[in-house]
Amino acid sequence: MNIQETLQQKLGKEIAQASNEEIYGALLSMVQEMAGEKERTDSKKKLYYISAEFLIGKLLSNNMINLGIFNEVKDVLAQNGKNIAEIEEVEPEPSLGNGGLGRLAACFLDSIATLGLAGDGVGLNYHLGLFKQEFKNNLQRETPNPWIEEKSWLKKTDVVYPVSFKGLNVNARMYDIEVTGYNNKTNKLHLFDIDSVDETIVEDGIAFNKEDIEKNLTLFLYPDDSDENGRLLRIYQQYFMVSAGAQLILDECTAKGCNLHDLADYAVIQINDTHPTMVIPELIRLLVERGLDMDEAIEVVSKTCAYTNHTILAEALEKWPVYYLKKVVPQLMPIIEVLDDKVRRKYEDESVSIIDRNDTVHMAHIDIHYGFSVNGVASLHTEILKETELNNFYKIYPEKFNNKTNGITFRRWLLHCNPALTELLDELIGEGYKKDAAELEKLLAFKDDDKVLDRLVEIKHANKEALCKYLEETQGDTIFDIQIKRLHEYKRQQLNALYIIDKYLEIKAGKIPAAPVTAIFGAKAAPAYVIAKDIIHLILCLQEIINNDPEVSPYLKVVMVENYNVTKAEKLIPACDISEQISLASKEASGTGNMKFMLNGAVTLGTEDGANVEIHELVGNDNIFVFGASSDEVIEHYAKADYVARDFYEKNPAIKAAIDFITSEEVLKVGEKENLERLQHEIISKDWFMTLLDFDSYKEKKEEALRAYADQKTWAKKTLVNIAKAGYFSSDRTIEEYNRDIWHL
Ligand code: 26Q
Repeated sequence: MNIQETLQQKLGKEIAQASNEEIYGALLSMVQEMAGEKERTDSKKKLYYISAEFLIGKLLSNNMINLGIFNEVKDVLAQNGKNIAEIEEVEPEPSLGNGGLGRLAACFLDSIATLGLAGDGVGLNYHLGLFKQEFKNNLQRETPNPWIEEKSWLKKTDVVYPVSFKGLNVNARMYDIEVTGYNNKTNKLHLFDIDSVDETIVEDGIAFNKEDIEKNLTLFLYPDDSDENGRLLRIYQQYFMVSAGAQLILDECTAKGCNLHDLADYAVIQINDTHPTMVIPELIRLLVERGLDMDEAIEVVSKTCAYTNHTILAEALEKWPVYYLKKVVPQLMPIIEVLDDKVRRKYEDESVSIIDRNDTVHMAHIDIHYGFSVNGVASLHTEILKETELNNFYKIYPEKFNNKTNGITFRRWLLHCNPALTELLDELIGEGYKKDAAELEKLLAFKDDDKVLDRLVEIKHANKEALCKYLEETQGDTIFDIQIKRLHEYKRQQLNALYIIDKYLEIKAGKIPAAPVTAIFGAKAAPAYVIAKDIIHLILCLQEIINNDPEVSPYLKVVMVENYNVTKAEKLIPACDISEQISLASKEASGTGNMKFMLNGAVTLGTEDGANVEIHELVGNDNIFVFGASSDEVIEHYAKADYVARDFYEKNPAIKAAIDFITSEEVLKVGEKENLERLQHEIISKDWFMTLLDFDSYKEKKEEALRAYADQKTWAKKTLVNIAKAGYFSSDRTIEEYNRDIWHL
């Protein structure tokens, strides 16, 4: 049966007569069947990628691309008067992650399957993904974000594992999502859940009873680390995930002939940040239960587990009070105590112990001592871990430390989100780059080809028009300057906002900018992160003021996109001219949005932070705009505690004017005094992420970028070089390195 016939059979009617919802349902079940019939990747040794987050995004088109049927389906639909884009709209987005870390896990699953490696994901089946963001009165409001419908990608399995907490036994049921490789076999994403979750306990907004574990265990994705409440629930979730995951791993390995002593020949476990760390003591516990002695169990597990660090922000490294763990998972404490004891016997240095003198358990320390690999996610990040943050560990275990610069899957972030650019690339350099991203460099041969440069400009323009239509905005022929990422002080959306205020004041004073700019933001703030929400408030106020001011809006527009998520990213990124990557140097571990923008022909305006450093090295000075203090300088400022924001405020008139404006009459007319004053005070008196330190150099570089844009040909050349050099950031390359150095599948 061909696709047309299969669809019609599933629909029970002509495609032309069916609604978009019906077609979506039929496609989903067709794709699911096709994926289910694909051969599974299989080998003696298997990778288990355990992660609290898998920000997979919508799956329909992605799966159709990977199964090689996307174009055919699109054509069949078009012949019947249906538009694939409208059908994509029907699918709810599974937002099962907060941001970069969760999206990375999803890109990795795609690449693991594409490379034909045996590797499954293990995580949690949150019923409600990251909250939906709504703007009301220029403030963020959170509402629940359900994604599981009657027809979904989840397949309920009969696999059930018992998980015990203090005074509570539950059953973990496994649900599977097929992970299709691009022109290859399939793997699985295993998501654990309990049958008793009750969505009706959600009250106003996203509030719910945090104590009713049987009803709330997998109800919500934890929205970042800034929520002070619910820490115990977080431990319940983590243990639930790793205990079920560990039982699955042992089951699968023994079924393949593993005798548990040789577990490391059958399984390798990648621990995605510290969130799944309890898998180490849990596996040890299970192995002892199944007959190994404690010392051997520890050794076996240490040969099986590898840890990825995604942050150098000290406050984001998980530490749990012993008292919490005793309350939730008392069975793990004796094991954690043994692990701590062994470390203390070997190393006098208190800073590397697992349980500190305040009776707090440092999860990362468990991973480093009892895993065989520790990796950072970009070259600078790994160096900072080795030299500063984890230096005491690096001195003990230099051989464990390695770098794996992040990557992104080109299937989603090029083929799917930018079909016009994909088509141009196919035509110019053939399709080899789809399997070997390094081949993108062939594009460099067209660097001085005016026709090619013109087509790049045309494609960008069309993508901008499409975005305007989607956002219901006008002004497609301005420069699109985009900053989309979680709202965090270290990412410095406030620096961008201060620049916008500065620009606004200049225009009001009669200084007309060379080129009109649309500043686009997308960002969710953790519900309990007060200053982050104040920054959103400021940006929304600026949007209202600037867009309604006829003197200013012809030159400057502000667009804060509501409910930024993967789906919106797919529409925003192909339309971007300037990619804002302006974190305080040393603070952004890698960033992956920076790579997505580059691949889609945007030029980076950024600090020497995270993977920006590697982007800079690849494209060279002419094709990136770099500004700001270096990571060394920043680290020194922290060490000497000599950065004083108020000095910048008092000595730099432009900075003073921009900050004063935050509580000016104009802003207070549309905003909340309390929020705006709090933010202003924070910037003047604290500014922990040194926004003001980089203000001048940011402004200067940004102006330089805006001027450079005016020369279309030169700009298009920059665009071309960025695309051509993006091959390094394919997650296929990253996964090949993980496999070569860590997994050995
Ligand atoms: C911790 C404790 C309690 C509750 C939640 C959390 C929590 C949740 C999510 C801590 C961290 C996260 C997410 C971190 C994250 O997304 N990190 C990003 O990882 C990307 C992939 O490596 C990098 O590119 C980014 O630089 C990094 O910020």
